[in-house]
Amino acid sequence: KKQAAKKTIIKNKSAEIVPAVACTTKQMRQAILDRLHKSLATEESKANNKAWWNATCYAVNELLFEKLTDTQKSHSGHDTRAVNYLSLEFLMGRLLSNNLHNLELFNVAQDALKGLGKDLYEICEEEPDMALGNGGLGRLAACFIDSLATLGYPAIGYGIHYENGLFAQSFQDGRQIERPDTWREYGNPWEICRPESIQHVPLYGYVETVIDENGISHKVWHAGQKLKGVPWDVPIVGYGAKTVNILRLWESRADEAFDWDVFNAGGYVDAQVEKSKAETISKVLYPNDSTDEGKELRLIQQYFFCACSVKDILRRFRRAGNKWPILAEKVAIQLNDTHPTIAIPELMRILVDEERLDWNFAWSLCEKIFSYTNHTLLPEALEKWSVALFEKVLPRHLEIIYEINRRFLETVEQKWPGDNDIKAKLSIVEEGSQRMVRMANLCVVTSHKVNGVAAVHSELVKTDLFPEFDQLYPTKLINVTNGITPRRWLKACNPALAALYDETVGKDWVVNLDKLKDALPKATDTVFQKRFMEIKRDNKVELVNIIKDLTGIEVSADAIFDIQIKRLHEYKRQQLNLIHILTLYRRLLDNPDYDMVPRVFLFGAKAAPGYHMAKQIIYALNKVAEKVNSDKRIKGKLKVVFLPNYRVSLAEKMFPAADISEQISTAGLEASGTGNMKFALNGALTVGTMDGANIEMAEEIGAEHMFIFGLSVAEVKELKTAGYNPYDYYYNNPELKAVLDWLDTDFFTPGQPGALSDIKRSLLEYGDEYLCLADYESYCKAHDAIDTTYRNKALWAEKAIRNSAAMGKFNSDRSIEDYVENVWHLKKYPLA
Ligand code: T68
Repeated sequence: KKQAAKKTIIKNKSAEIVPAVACTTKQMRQAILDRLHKSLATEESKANNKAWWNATCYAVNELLFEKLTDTQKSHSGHDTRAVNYLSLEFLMGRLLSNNLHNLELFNVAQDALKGLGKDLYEICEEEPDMALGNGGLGRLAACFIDSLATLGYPAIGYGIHYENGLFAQSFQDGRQIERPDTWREYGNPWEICRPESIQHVPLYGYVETVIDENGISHKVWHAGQKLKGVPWDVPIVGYGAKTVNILRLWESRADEAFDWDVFNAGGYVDAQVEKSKAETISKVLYPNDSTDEGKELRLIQQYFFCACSVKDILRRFRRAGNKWPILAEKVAIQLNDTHPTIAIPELMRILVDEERLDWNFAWSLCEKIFSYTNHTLLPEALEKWSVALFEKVLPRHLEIIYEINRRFLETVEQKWPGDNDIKAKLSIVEEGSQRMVRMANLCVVTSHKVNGVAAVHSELVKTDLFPEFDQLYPTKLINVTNGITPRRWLKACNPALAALYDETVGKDWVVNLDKLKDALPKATDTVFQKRFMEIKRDNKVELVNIIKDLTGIEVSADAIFDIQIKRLHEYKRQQLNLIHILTLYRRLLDNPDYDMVPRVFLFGAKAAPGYHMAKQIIYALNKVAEKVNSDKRIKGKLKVVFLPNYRVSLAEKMFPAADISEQISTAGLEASGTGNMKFALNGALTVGTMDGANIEMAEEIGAEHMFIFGLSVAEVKELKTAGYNPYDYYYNNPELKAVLDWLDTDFFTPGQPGALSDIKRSLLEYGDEYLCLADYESYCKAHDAIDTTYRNKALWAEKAIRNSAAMGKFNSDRSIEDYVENVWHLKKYPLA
């Protein structure tokens, strides 16, 4: 079966159009061999798969670098306006397969390697994931830079060259263990070091007021320490290779020019210690995806990469011979969440202190240059930094923030004279025992556009998060619904379905996902249904083998594959999924003949290392899995599998094999979701709440083809206002009471009663903040409907096709075009 997907591609090759980059199979074969011999100094008989992978990457680079140089020449020749996408996270995953697809050379490389006795799919498995992100926010950045390049827009992604990306996860007796992710321990063929573009970054120290020769005073920041930022460029190939942009990642090093002088006689060892301190700045990605960390190192990471990036942007601007009045015509800076907010006072500092521009003029530039994307309403995720920390690390930036705030509060006074409550609420500086800088407020005050990431979320940003800002700046708050790149999330990860679409709607869908709609009339065509579902089954068989390899658990491809993959968080409600699984298990134990379609519940999720309850939920799922999977009484009708180390490359194997996509967050809390889109595109049906982008998906697909359940945003608000009491549900639903009580026993943790009680407590005593119990009954009913619908093969196939073919809107190319039209105003410069 594993061969089936691959065969489809080979079979389809005759219809292949001319690739974007001219390269025959013979040339590719020779290039790979050359790299094996001349770059890796090995030979066919000695090379292992890692060496073949490296050689193939180098061969691809030869084609890619030429396009990169051409793109850069074209952009500087046209002195283009570009967007600079500042993000602390870029969750890139693997690049070989993606780059080959975007160069339209996947089949060529596949044939070339076959001629060398190698299998491209196996070679691709050698690549470590570039996991420089936590979850949706980081993966969104990766999809966006793919789309920007595909559409031919000048763009640079700026981020951090973490030595260790998101931790590697394993389980020990069901508990999450974290290990460092050493993705580039043995080098990374995709990155190019650019020592010619090194930047220097000051930190700490004090601010001096200096009077210049004209008697005008200005501020000079005397740093206490300096870092060196070394840029690593990763080429980003657009589909069709008409543009190759770059992702520029900064690595921190000690700044020799500074530190080595300071440490004079006898300071040799101290200086080495300083050096390793400087290197810790880019050592590790913070693993929190939804809480503000508030640590000094994190603030320094943010400043380090923003300072390097802003300087780099200005260096390019100056190199083109431009003058300050047109800075905002050439430069757009997008802030991916508040993490890069410090770029705002940094740009002000350079313009005002170093370039000696007038404050008002500098400010007017900043307002035009910056825009900000909000990804969350969760209060614990909204970044605040203590004024004291700021004062220590970035004393001049704090002064600049005070001045921005002083002027801003004057505007507030004009709009709401004498209203100190509003001033306190909107102020960039929060008063209290610990004074804090509110990064989101600084972003909103400065940016010309602020966007949420799905319609409902953007509406809540206006009504709940920033209502006064919306009154003050009526056109500032907008929506740009998220999207996903169909290159990675369909063409590369599901080659058989991609080939079926090629044949059905034409190959164009890859750059025009709306084309999938042309397959809608075939949703009821039995022949098409059969092909669509055969592909799904083949993908499930592939996943069956992966599950066996990774966990030893045997599951059947005839079961419904019901998957929840995303970060572990209580608002995402993996615990609701858990208590429904327990419900089914109980029904089966009560009645061994209980009639249900066999179901495999699959999970993939990392918990932030310090998030106790999230780790308990992982533990509970693993313990329940152990018990359920070995219980002969239920005749294999129920299986539970928690796959370790969920990451992009594993996701690519799970989305294509899913029947059911779990999108079950409490309404109003998932800003958008993007996994929801990947599942549907690959033909899974959603069981979900009316939250985030699920709502817009229902508009496109038709809610009747999804399993929508639970409270709406309005109903959640109503219930919370009226006073929510989880015990009302507990005592009124015997099935619910029974499964929660089960958690207090030692049934799942023999000899350790109470080992899972935390979960019950969070759902009862601690108040069930995320309303799991309120949505439980409705969730169970949705699952009963899934069971009934699945029995009707034709109906299920029709719905699966409808889901997939309706995903046109959720293409990240569309998101990018929305940003271009409403925020960035860029022009396309594709190569001829
Ligand atoms: C996600 N946010 C949203 N945050 O939860 C999701 N946070 O609804 C949305 O689809 C996605 O962003 C893209 O817009 C995150 O992934 C983080 O990862 C994060 C990381 C550090 C600090 C805070």
